[in-house]
Amino acid sequence: MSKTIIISNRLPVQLQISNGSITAVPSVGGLATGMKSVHSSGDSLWIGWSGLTDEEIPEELSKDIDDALAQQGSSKVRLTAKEVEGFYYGFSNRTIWPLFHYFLEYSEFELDSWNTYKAVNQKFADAIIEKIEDDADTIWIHDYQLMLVPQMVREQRPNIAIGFFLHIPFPSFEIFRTMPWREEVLRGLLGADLIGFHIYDYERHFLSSVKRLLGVEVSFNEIYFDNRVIKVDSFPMGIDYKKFSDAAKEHTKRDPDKLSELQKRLNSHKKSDPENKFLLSIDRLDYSKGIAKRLNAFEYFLNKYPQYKEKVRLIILAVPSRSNVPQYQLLKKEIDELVGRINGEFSTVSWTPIWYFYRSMPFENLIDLYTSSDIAWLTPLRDGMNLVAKEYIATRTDKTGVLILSEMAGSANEMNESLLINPNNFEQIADALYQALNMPIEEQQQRNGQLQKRLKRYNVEKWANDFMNSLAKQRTREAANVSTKITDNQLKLIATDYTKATKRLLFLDYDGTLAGFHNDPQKASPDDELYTILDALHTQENTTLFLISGRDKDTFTKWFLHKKYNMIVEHGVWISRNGEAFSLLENVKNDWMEKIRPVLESFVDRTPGSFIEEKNYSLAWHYRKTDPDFGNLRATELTTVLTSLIGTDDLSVLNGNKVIEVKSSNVNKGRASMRMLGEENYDFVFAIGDDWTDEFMFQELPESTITVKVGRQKTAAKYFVNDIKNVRILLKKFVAAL
Ligand code: GDG
Repeated sequence: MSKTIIISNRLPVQLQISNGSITAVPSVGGLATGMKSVHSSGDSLWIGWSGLTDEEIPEELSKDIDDALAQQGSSKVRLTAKEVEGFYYGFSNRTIWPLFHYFLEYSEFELDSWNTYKAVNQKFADAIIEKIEDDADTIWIHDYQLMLVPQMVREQRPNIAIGFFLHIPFPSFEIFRTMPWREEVLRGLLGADLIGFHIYDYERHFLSSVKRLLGVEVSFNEIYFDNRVIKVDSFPMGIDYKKFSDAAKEHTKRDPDKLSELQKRLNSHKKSDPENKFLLSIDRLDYSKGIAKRLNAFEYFLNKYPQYKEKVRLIILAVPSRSNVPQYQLLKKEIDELVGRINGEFSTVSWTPIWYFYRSMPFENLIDLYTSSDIAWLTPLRDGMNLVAKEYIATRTDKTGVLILSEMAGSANEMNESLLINPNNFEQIADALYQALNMPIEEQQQRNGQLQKRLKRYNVEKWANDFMNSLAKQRTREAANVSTKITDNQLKLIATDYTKATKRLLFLDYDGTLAGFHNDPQKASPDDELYTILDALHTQENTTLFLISGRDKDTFTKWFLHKKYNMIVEHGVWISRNGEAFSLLENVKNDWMEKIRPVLESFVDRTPGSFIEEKNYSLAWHYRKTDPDFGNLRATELTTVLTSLIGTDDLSVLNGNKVIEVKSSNVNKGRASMRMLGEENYDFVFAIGDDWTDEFMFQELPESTITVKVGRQKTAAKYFVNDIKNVRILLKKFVAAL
């Protein structure tokens, strides 16, 4: 039976060994909390590191550990202390984490830790490959520690479904490009069929890096790479809403003597003055979470609104994290000092402004804090999502409470009803605190009501299901691609038909089909191998070969006239047969050019790298050499401008491969090829091409035509081949067929 394999750096359990026995404790963290409900249902296996290094696992307990993990549907990847140091504390947390959170100054680029990262990613990939039973299994890889794994698995299992989800931000290209191993990381990720991010901005940054660094083709949110279509999408992660709201409901009903010590303390503080308010912040102790800035902002607030001295208390829960990394040690010291200084400055005999906990608390205490706090105040400088914000809202059973949230958190995108702040703007933060402290109950309830409705609907289960469904859909779409790849067997059958036919007609597009693209179109001239193939086809008995292209007649005259090939250029304006000079195939006007040329020129002026190609009856604006994002943006703009300009004229705008061409509507490759077809009684017709201008042939030629698209984009062609190399293999079969 097919299964889902989930892979993350850490397993959702922490192993502890004492007195020779093993205990498994659930681990804290966004991912572990979020995926739990997915993993516990259905047939699945979770692969990850147990949290104990090889050195810490006594050999005699190894099997017991495996058994304990297997009972929870988990399987461990073994890591040595050295591997953990280089892979986890090293490359993951000293290179990627700071870089992806825009802390460029903290990013270390160490070759050794990169090598360990690669080696450990391979270990994870091997562990997955070992557990795959058949190609129906689905692999879901999580997060920044494992970005090379998709490609490593793909190499061994080309047909398996692989999804990848990044839990942290993907930074802008300007940041990402600073990493020495940036291309390898992108290629690693592109091994997946579906790549998910929390929000659209991260998706957009990723696509931009892929385009700029790998130069591969991207269309909307699809990437054409390595002969596959990879989908990129955003899936904002939700929480286990019911778990938090049920725990809060249960909490309100609890007997007073069954309350936790923490809750008793919170209650007694509230009792001493009902006007007292609690502000709460909960984060892992991480520089991305902006804890130090928040403390400074609190000091600013107390000075700006001194009436709140002795009235508000800030509860800070900072969960220890990555304490082996120097930056985290420094941050701990900075926060300890700041808390000490602010408490020293403002405390009175009956009031300390900050309660600071540096530890992890049991779930029950987390609920105590959420339900007792009037305001949740979360000010990350960067945060992939931030689940704490969502959990706080879920526990507010009477809908009271105010959430103040940094706009730099992914969750800010879906939590518009909270008070959104810029974590660097102390003035705005102080005013937001003031607003929150004075917000009427009805307004609080109204805002939280909206938030709760959304969080309930888009819970973590929905998130995981959406991701899995999208992955499945992507795979089905790939499999049911309207065109099919030509298999060796099909190739044989086509070649047999070719041999048997009495009159053959071939239409071959040039750029992107017979020859590769070049930044300068004049340099994409034919090579010797291509001439040999074309010579052979051209001289075959009962075979009419046409090169059919959007190119101008001068270039084709230079390249092919001496070869006497039949040629149709400018999409069907000119024709040349058997070495005769080009003559008009269509009578077209070109007086419109005077009006359109200045428009294109203005786009050339404003788009560095673009240029105009002037043909006899058409004008083309090329943007292959421009910055890819900018070029696409300008292309959309130009299409809009041209479409509105030409109105009902007899002109049309063609979007080719990095080129926009304006030409007469009654000229296209479909019409031209149909005219040639009508001249004789052909019983084998073949057309091959790579872009939109070739689609006219695929659509207009009769159903019996063998139509072939080069590349994986959407097409009306019956078949596709991956690239130019395969076009030549195919044409050589025709050469050999007679
Ligand atoms: C990463 C991304 C993204 C915290 N303290 C305690 C405790 N927690 C739980 C919270 C929450 C989770 O840990 C923290 O999740 P966050 O989303 O806030 O942050 P990260 O750990 O940095 O997670 C983040 C997330 O992945 C998911 O994709 O949102 O942006 O950085 O669930 O409740 N739980 C307990 N005691 C604690 O003391 N029991």
